[in-house]
Amino acid sequence: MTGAPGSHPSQGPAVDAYVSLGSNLGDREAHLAAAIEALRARPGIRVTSPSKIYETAPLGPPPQGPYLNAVVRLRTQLSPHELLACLLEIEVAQGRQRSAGRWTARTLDLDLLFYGSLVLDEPGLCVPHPQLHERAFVLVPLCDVAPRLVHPLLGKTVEELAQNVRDPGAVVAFRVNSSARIPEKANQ
Ligand code: A4P
Ligand code: MG
Repeated sequence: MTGAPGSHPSQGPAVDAYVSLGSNLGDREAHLAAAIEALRARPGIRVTSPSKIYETAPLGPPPQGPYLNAVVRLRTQLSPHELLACLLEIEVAQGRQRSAGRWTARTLDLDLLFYGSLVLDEPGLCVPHPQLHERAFVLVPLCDVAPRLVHPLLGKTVEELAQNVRDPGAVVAFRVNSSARIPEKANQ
């Protein structure tokens, strides 16, 4: 679960947080859908807005297949560390293996992009995510759910960041089939 062994998720004030989802191994769509369902099932998390799904050219040197990427907005009472622990746990449940090195293909990657307007730079957790403003595969789906959100360090909206990002053409809307799409409804 989240937090230290034996601890309970905190019941602090609710905060809007944004999480990016990426997959380029196995049934990519199913991994994204399972991640959303797992987030919905967690006490202390309410998924309020999933973005559309995009197919994106892989960033990084190892040869690998295209990704599916998406972003979700959450309303959460978990602390940022509890939320990150929860994301890492969901990745493992979807078969994520970390031994292969940086930027390699993965079944599921969940990154915490923003946690309210918190700015944190610790060895295990950096928020806002340090590369989000350079990545079209993050900014394009983030624009679906929070175009006016202001980056607390850069002072620019997500929409402004997306307008200036390199290679936005490498991110295209994915044609979602009816059996494995991200559910649109917000959980209450
Ligand atoms: N960590 C610190 N801050 C955060 C945060 N805000 N969110 C720590 C999530 N994790 C954070 O993560 C390593 C550690 O970072 C975590 O244990 C956590 O404590 P990881 O998931 O094992 O590493 P990673 O995400 O694979 O990092 P890496 O290798 O730097 O990958 P990137 O930079 O995330 O890039 N191309 C496309 N088109 N789409 C993609 O989604 N993704 C990657 C991965 C490469 N190319 C891609 C895509
Ligand atoms: Mg990650």
